[in-house]
Amino acid sequence: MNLLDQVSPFDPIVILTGAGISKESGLATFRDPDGIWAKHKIEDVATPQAFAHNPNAVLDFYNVRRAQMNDADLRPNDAHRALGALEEFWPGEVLLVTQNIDNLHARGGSQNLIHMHGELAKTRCNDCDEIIEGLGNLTTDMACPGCSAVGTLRPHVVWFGEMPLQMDRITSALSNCRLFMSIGTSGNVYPAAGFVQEARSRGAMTIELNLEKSLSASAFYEGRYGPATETVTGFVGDLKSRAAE
Ligand code: BJW
Repeated sequence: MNLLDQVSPFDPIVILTGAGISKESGLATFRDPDGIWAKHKIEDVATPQAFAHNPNAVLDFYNVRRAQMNDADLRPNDAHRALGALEEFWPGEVLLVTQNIDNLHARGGSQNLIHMHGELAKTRCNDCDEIIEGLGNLTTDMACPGCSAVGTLRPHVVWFGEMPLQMDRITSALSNCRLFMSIGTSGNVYPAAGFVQEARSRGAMTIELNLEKSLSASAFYEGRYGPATETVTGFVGDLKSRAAE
């Protein structure tokens, strides 16, 4: 049975992406041998406790990554652009849920987009919860533009132990989708790693597009393995043919 035979052009699609889709643009993944967690300990930079105990180290970690994202040479790759095009040509709803905090999906043309782990371009105040865009590098002596508290500004990202964003909307979309695609994510981090089971239990077809089998690989109906610029453009091409039938 061909997976695409089970999907009609007006069916809703949910796509989950992770760090692997931005790798060919030049951003590091987390858990590959050359990844971010090979150079930094999670408990030093990606927990609320780390920010409480050593805010400078946490802010520096994200200041460096923000500078990488804003580098003039960093661009969306063919996989980001293919997903932007999919939203344009697919007659049904396409919701893109990314775990990535970079801005490459929006720059690749995706508009129906949820950043479930937050956005590097945004800052949040730990006191008043105001979200501010475009502040750039953060330091502990900065004051919140909303409440004037000093030392409370943090990147608007989701650390371990914190609730990912827009979970109600994501859960509802997973219940209603007919096709669930997972791209460039290792399946280590929940709740994202459980989305395939949620979608599948509600009758969706499921496909994984990754460099190698993820921890969740056995839960997918189909897997295509290789660099995202090849597997995503290939599969989106198949969807374009299906939409034209
Ligand atoms: C390519 C490629 C190419 C490479 N082409 N592919 C026990 C059981 C279940 C859950 C828990 C548990 N104990 C604790 C938890 C909860 C915890 C968790 O999951 N822990 C696990 C480690 C066990 N989760 C949380 O705390 C989350 N919150 C939460 O659960 O709230 C409660 C809740 C309850 C009920 C419902 C809902 C919520 C919050 C998680 C926050 C994650 N934060 C981070 C850092 C912040 C953002 C940042 O700094 O960027 O988010 S961690 C990091 O991992 C980052 C990523 O978004 C996330 C996922 O990583 P990703 O994207 O999968 O990257 P990699 O590197 O792991 O994989 C890349 C893949 O790409 C690889 O497979 C490569 O092969 C592939 N690849 N090149 C295609 N060219």
